[in-house]
Amino acid sequence: MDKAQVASMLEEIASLLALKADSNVFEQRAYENAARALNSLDGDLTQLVEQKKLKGTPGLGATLIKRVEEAVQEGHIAILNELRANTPAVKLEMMRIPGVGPKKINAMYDELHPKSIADLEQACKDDKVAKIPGFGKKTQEKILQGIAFLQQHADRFRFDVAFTEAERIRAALATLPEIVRLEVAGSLRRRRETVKDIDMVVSVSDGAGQDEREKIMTFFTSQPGILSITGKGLTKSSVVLASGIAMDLRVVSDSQFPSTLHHFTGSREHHIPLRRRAQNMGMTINDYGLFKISDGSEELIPCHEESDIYAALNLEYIAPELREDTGEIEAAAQHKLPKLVEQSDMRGILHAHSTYSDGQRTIREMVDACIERGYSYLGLSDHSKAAAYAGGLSEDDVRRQWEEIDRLNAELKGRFRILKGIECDILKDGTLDFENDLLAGFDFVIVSIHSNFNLTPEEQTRRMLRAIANPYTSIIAHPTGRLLLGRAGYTLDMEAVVDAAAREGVCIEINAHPSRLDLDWRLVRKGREKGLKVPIGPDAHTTEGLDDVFYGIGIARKGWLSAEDVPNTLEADELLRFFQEQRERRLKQSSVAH
Ligand code: DGT
Ligand code: CA
Ligand code: ZN
Repeated sequence: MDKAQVASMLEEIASLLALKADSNVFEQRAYENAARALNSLDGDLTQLVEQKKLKGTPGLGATLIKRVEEAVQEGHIAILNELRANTPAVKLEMMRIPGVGPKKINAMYDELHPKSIADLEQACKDDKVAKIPGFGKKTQEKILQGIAFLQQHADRFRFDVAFTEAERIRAALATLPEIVRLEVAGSLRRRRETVKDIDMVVSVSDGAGQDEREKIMTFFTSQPGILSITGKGLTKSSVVLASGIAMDLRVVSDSQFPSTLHHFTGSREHHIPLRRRAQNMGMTINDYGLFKISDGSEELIPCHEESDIYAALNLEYIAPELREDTGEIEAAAQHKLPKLVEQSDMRGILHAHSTYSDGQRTIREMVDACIERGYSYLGLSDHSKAAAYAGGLSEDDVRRQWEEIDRLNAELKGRFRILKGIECDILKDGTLDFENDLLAGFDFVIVSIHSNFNLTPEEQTRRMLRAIANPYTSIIAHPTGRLLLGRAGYTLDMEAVVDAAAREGVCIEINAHPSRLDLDWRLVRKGREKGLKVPIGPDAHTTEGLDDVFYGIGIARKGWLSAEDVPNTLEADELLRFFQEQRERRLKQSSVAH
């Protein structure tokens, strides 16, 4: 550990001390001074500590010397870990708002108890921050501006934002005859829910010279919608795109392409056990290729495709979505990787809204859009009456909608099927918004939370478990209510929820809206191991919204799902039977239980 590292730990302690309810200015200053003293210290810190030569350094008292020694000898400072653990996460987040310091943060925290930056933003809009003693309208406005800045410049982007930008550039580059192969790499190729930047790799023929590379790079850096060029070379160029997202383009010769693409696809975590495996087999792998080591020299193993790299390591091809070091290498070695679900497996839509609640399109318009996209059914799920803000349906509205569905289904003569579903609110106590008598009339029942986000984790979990226990519940929608980069989900014990759903045979959807992607893929994976069924639901409120299924498939694949794990890969008849059997089984079980 060097001086700069220890100094930054001391600085962190100082800022965390400032965020404490009973913060002591003198203690805080001592850490700040010590950090400064360390930064201007001459000589190697480790040696100075070993030789006990820190004593007498201006700005470093006895206690602080002990902290520095602890950092150097132990690699951590206990009090720092303690402070990190005891500081509310939202206070740390607020530290990132430009122009807001610890004093203001503490005051806002004590007065308003915000759970997130989004809460604080709302409080500003509701004029609550201005009313805190010492704040006022001007300060409130500055905080709002700071939050806007933070959101604009947060260091990650939603998958869909990055994907759209990347696609635009990819399509443009694809027109260049000099380019042989072209792929997006990085977290975007792995279909992470958020990404830091766009990594793209292209190849030119092995005989290509500087001119070709130069032309590609000049074409790339002169694309419309580029805010700034942060680097331009013959092998790598970097730009910042209009959305603020950074993008790197790498150009390699075509024989180099598979290795470069593989390297920059990552993840770093996936590469670690892969390198170990290569080593154990007498090989070495880096971004230049896979090499056989014999007599101390390295011999390149030719790989024409990424799959050749895995094959040379005696592995099944590992799809990019799985490259997260969660057991994919062992599974590939044993040829036990699942056949991942694809768009072409999808037979119908489950979870869509119409003008009956807050959707913008009529049932008929949604049907036509589904047919256009090659689906054979639409599982309609408008909101229930408690969701008044979203035009929730009364019991009468439901019956009126059923009549329309029956009429439309008759007109469609089996060419396409509309299923009668509902997105039924889970009330505060975990009961459902409609009586069982009415629920029995639906083909399937989606349940979800849209209110009382702030229950304790225990209450929230109990609420969800009670909803799962209702024998009419078919699917849980957006189980945590999170909004990516916007709002953390409701706090509940998701492992318990996934367990219970799998045990009871209730599905949990992957809400495919790119701001949700909820159930999280890490939990999808856990659920799959327990036999959980996971439909992909676009939660479409428009016809375009149906296309969000694409984002859900990425997450399903990251969760290792095959078509058989995803109920809406079933044909309409099979799916209706699936829901019927699910309900009959659960009704029987609940009558046994009572
Ligand atoms: P992110 O944070 O969303 O951009 O995630 P990635 O995975 O796209 O990370 P990024 O852009 O920093 O790098 C892309 C890939 O390149 C990464 O997954 C693995 C590879 N890579 C980049 N830097 C290193 C490194 O220092 N060591 C290793 N082993 N791999 C690296
Ligand atoms: Ca990246
Ligand atoms: Zn909803």
